[in-house]
Amino acid sequence: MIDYVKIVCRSGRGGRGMAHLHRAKYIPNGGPDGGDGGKGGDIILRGNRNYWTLLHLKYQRHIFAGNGQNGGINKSTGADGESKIVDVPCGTVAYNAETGEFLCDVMEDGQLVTLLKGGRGGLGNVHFATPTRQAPRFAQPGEPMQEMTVTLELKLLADVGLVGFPNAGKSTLLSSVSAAKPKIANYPFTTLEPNLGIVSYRDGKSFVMADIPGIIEGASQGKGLGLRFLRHIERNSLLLFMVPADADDIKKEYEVLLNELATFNPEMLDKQRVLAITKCDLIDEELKEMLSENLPEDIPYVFISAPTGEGIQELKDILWAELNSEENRLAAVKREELVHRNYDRRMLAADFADWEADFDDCEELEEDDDFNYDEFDFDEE
Ligand SMILES: Nc1nc2c(ncn2[C@@H]2O[C@H](COP(=O)(O)OP(=O)(O)OP(=O)(O)O)[C@@H](O)[C@H]2O)c(=O)[nH]1
Ligand SMILES: [Mg+2]
Repeated sequence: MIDYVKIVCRSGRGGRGMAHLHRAKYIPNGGPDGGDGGKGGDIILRGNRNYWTLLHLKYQRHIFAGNGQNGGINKSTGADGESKIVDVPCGTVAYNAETGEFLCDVMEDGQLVTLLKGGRGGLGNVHFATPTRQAPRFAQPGEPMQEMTVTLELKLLADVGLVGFPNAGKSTLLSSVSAAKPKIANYPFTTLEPNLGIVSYRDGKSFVMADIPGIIEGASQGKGLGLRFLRHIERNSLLLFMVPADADDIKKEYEVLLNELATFNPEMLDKQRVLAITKCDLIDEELKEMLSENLPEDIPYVFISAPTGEGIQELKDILWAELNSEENRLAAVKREELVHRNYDRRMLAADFADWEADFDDCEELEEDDDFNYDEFDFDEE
């Protein structure tokens, strides 16, 4: 699944205004008639629900909008440059690849976000004629283009995110409550990319569950598969922690997971949490009671087993109740303004390394050296 791409984007340059004096037979001193330059094209992101990944952008490394045409004689205005609309799946976040700064977030189908604005066209010399300067022999240049290397990241939109060590039974749970068919096997790191499933609840109600690769202690330092998959549960309202019943210390495992999440983004701790103790077919009632005495206090828990179906309905009830609780609704409103933290480039150094190599041969921004932008005031309209 392609959930991360890096692209060079460039908006269009504004066309130059024309400096021209009207000339025609029997019209002496025709006056200025240079037209305005056209506007450069924008780079626009558009949310499109028909896309699920960023695969279509993987091999498209450059997106350049068209430049505005220069103004012409006879007051003709130059054509505007063509804007480029880039379709992205809903839930895409854009960052400036060089500084790691957050740029924008595309959440809805049809939502348009202008990533880079094209330069405005320059004014032709008709605009500069005054009673005392009737034949201005100058015009305004167009505004320059903007160029930026942008990383687009997909952050999946799901209601419940599964968090657990490898082999905890996350994929097994997803496959037993939804129609998703994730790979399941008895070794760590079976799941290498996120899976989504729709869990149907009573009376035709449903919610979306996201299964992501397992997290281990030290994941925030890049151990195992690291933490980059956590971005897929960043938007989830509810986190379901999964610890197998045969773990040495359930409480400790839970705390390790929590700690790793906090390192990734402290806001993750604001989410509702539920604990599921998986594989409880492996233990008997007596042991279950013993275990329940030593569980984290502040969150609801449930014992489940995928093969016997034990606790699964109870788990769904708890999840549904939590998803619809008053508190969670308030949190959802807050989440609309989810803070996407700027990138910490150190954490993604490895991700960037192979990209950097590809970009060395990228063509440089061509400069217009025949006019000087500094001389002109591009006053805000
Ligand atoms: N006995 C029993 N075994 C289970 C249960 N749930 C999962 N397993 C087994 O545990 C192993 C790991 O399950 P997965 O669902 O692949 O675990 P995961 O958490 O997705 O693991 P990763 O994808 O590697 O992070 C498999 O062999 C499952 O058959 C359960 O409730 N009871
Ligand atoms: Mg798995």
